[in-house]
Amino acid sequence: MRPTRIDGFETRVLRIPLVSPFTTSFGTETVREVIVIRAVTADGEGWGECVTQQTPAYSSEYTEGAWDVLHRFVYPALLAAREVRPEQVGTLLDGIVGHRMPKAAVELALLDAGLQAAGESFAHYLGAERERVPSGVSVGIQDSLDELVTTVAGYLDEGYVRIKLKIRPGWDVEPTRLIRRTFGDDLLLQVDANAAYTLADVRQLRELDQFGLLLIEQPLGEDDLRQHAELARRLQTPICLDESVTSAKIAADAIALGAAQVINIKAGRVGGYLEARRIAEIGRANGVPVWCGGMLETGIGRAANAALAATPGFTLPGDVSASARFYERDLITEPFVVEDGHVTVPTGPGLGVTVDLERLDEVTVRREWVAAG
Ligand code: SMG
Ligand code: MG
Repeated sequence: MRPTRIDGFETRVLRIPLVSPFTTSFGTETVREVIVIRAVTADGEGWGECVTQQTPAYSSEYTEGAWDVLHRFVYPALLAAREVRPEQVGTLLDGIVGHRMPKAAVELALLDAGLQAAGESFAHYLGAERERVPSGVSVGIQDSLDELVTTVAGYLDEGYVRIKLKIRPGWDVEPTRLIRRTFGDDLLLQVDANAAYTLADVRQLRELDQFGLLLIEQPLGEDDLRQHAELARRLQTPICLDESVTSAKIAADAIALGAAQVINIKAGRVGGYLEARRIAEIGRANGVPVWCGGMLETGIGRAANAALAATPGFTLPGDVSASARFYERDLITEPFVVEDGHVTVPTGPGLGVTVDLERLDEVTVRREWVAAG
């Protein structure tokens, strides 16, 4: 893409109520706290979403930290450069260690601005090959097994083609057995532990082998690469890494070690959609299937995820669900829907979605504009 002059960034913290509480092995969320960035350039504006959460529970990153690093380090580094090609953002921010989620957000905002100006869709730019992507849904830990069956049945009625159950010690084998039994062997089913186990739990985890799962996602800790490889030797269920894979380098290492038979790719976790594409290529070169993860994105991040999920290598259904899975009212004028088990990839310029500014204002709790010097 061609270079453009950056005029400034508007950053907002939003708080959007969830349609129902979302419980994982590390906690329960009822409100999505998220940062949205509007990049203003000489060619026009673009949007990005920073997928941090309020607390550093999923990863070390969190919203207040992202806000701080954006204003004190990320924006100054980019505004000092003045003329920037979106593809250079990663290099320009190399001096800032970590903080991949805000880096990904700002890169996305500049990509969106540049692509809107050029009249090219983000999906086309990333190399998407499909017009729609199969839609999976992530099902939080429920208060009871009955509620779990009702919840899963509801999602299947809505057309979701793959179910992912959140698990943790005490909510793993029985819920999985029940869902497999109730909905049959043809259901595409997988589980996600969000790092809640250790190698000492191998016997319990082996119990899951009997259910013909597509994969088990991130059973062990973020830095347990070698231990995941050890676990992989003792399980039949393929291991999919999420939290552990924070870069293309780590993805390559994880594959080489035998720690990942599948990879969940989240652009925020790896520092951007360009790095996400590099990981998909590594997966493809090594015969490792990848799929697009989710971080309860608003329509902005959801549009970007749908585009990514449509690119080569994404051979498993992702956590790319309808806006209504999490939000009664999304931030975009036309929310994402699931039709016939699929989400349609936007084709308009840039992200291809229109931000509903009235809704955006309604959910904004903090806002700041930083102009070029
Ligand atoms: O966006 O559909 C979604 C959420 C998918 O389960 C999901 N994400 O570890 O994969 C994951 C979790 C992390 C969410 S943070 C609570
Ligand atoms: Mg996960």
